[in-house]
Amino acid sequence: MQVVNHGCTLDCWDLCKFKVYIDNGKVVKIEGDKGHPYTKGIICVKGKKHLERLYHKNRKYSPMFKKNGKWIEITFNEALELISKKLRNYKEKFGSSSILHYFESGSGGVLKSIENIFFNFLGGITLPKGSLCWGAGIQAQKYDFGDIKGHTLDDILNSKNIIIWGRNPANTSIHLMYMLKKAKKKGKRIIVIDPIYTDTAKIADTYIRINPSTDGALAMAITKIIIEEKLYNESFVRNYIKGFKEYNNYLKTLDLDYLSDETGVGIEIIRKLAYLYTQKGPSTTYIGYGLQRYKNGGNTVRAIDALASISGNIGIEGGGVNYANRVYPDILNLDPYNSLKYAHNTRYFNVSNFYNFIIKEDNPPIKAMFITKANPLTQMPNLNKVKLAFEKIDFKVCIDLFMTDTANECDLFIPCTNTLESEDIVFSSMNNPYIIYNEKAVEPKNKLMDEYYFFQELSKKMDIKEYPLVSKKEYLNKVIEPLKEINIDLEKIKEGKITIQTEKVAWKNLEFKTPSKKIEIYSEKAKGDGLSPLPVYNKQTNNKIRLITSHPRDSLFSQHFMDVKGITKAYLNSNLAKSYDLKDNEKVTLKSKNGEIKVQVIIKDNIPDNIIHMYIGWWHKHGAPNFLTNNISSDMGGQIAFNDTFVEIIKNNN
Ligand SMILES: Nc1nc2c(c(=O)[nH]1)N[C@H]1C(S)=C(S)[C@@H](COP(=O)(O)OP(=O)(O)OC[C@H]3O[C@@H](n4cnc5c(=O)[nH]c(N)nc54)[C@H](O)[C@@H]3O)O[C@H]1N2
Ligand SMILES: Nc1nc2c(c(=O)[nH]1)N[C@H]1C(S)=C(S)[C@@H](COP(=O)(O)OP(=O)(O)OC[C@H]3O[C@@H](n4cnc5c(=O)[nH]c(N)nc54)[C@H](O)[C@@H]3O)O[C@H]1N2
Ligand code: SF4
Ligand SMILES: [Mo]
Repeated sequence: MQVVNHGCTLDCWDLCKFKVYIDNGKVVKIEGDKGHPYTKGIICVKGKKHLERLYHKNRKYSPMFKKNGKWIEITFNEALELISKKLRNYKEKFGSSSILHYFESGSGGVLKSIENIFFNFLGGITLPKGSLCWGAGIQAQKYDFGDIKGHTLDDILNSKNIIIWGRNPANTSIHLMYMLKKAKKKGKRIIVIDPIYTDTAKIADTYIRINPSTDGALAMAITKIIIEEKLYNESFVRNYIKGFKEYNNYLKTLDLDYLSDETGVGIEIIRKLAYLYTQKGPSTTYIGYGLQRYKNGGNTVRAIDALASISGNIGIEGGGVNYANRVYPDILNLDPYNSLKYAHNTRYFNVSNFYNFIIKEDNPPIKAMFITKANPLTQMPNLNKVKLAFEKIDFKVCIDLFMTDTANECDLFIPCTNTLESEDIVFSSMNNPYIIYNEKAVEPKNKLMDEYYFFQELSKKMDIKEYPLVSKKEYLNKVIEPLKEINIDLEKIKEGKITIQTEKVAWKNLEFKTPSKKIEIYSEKAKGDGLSPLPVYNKQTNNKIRLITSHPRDSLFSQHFMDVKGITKAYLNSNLAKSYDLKDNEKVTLKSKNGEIKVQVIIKDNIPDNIIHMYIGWWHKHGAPNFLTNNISSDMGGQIAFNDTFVEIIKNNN
């Protein structure tokens, strides 16, 4: 039996390292690599399912073209001819920015983003800006610290208090969960702040139920007490924080009772948190992405950053305000053949504005759209509008492993290789700082063409002279060239034991990447962007039932919902069920101003009043939750405020 090294390409915090077993030219098993320093042999069911997806009966091996509403199989060469003809035509008549490329992180492989390079060489096209995922918090941390850095995971054991704030590692990050259990055994205090009593909350010493979108108010209340009671370190504040005085003045305008009422968190608990963050530290904060999917999401993260900073938990062992961990993007040579030089016509649209942009923009209008590593027709907000926008576009191409809801609305489907069929490099910017060189485990079947070669062939057909017609190995070697200076090559990365994050502690030298080199609670940059220079709490009004969507344990969004039977499940508590006279498992319609779906209600008392909770990833056949969500944007970073969606429950009389 042959064994190869491979890292998980799913969009996840953990980037697990696998050992892949091959027998007789077939992958027979994926297991965690016990020798890996970070993932230690532990992997999740989604990781194992790469194998199921590799040999899944619904996989496509030839391109499919929609003719008179019916899908027909065509050859790769025919698909290349068709695309090349269309692209030449649109480029000539309307310019290359009449082509739009929508992508997400369906695969983390560097070579799985080769189309970006292709479109640059084509002259630059139209690209998305903003985020469905983490955008508000990323922008917040850029204002505050100048960059986004995390502590290494094992530093958790140096903390006394671990605050998991709007994050659910029980579902989304098994290695953080593993570490939390270990920390708990060692007597560390775990505090979980979430409106929903999640599986992560179950292992906490203290669970704090907070009203949705009020986390900024909670962070401000804690900070207010820390300042009023002089629990902070004055010399740290003087030397390393810009804007302490201004922020204090702002906090003075907020009444503690008001903040407590807003959040639903009692003053005694707020006071206890103030002590834990200062007198009983160090305290580390792990911020998730759920709490920033609100209109005020960026300010929320800025307020939590301010709390972690004023309480003196930055730059020390066991401290930190961990949001993401960008280690490689600025170091690797991710555009090794300088494609950007050719991308003169690049323009951007905001993801929140997808529909309006497609319908209204005419300079030039969007004529063609490529969708890669993404399933926007389940994952974008306000799907009815997204569907309408799709209809307006002449020529739509989707590259995916399966005929997804998105692929189904396109004109051309190009099947791609499964990760086990692809040599590549993977790294994550979420948590795990190790980089892995993935070996190809098996050859793709039935002459299936990998995307890397597909775009090479397309460049030949389109006569793009500058396009790099080099082997994958040569390309990847160029990507990691900056690492060669520190003696790291592909062979070394293969084992997956290499990381260039050498500091356990983020911002250890207390030199921040902001203009003032300090932590900027007062940010001129934010001001220049038309925002409040200080974190502020913007109250959200709500007198209806709020829809909160979060990430499911056993699926990476839509990918592992493909074979799930039944209809979408929606969770609500018994008070809400009672007020609508609903029984467990009853089917109802949920309606928002954007659309409606049918769901099966599950009564669960871990949900607060007036909230409906759903996991995201259900397909159209089940009832995709994003038919309900609003395509509004957060205060910063262009983040979609999915959780600022309100719904009505309509009982079905059948
Ligand atoms: N199994 C699995 N793992 C995944 C993914 C997946 O789809 N499935 N997706 C991956 C990706 S791309 C991402 S971005 C990460 C996300 O990882 P996480 O941030 O852990 O997950 P989310 O589901 O986005 O949200 C986390 C929590 O935020 C809570 N929340 C919602 N509103 C509020 C609020 O107002 N205040 C507070 N305090 N909490 C709130 C939700 O109840 C939820 O428990 O997970 C990654 N890992
Ligand atoms: N309501 C609501 N909506 C959300 C969220 C939420 O919390 N609430 N979360 C948001 C977040 S955090 C994110 S990151 C987005 C995720 O949005 P998406 O990334 O669009 O979600 P997926 O369903 O994972 O779709 C990825 C697709 O990539 C395909 N794929 C896998 N490997 C490859 C490959 O090698 N090549 C190609 N070309 N395709 C491949 C998969 O088959 C799948 O169809 O969703 C967002 N949507
Ligand atoms: S999805 Fe995440 S936890 Fe699961 S195997 Fe992949 S990297 Fe690991
Ligand atoms: Mo995400």
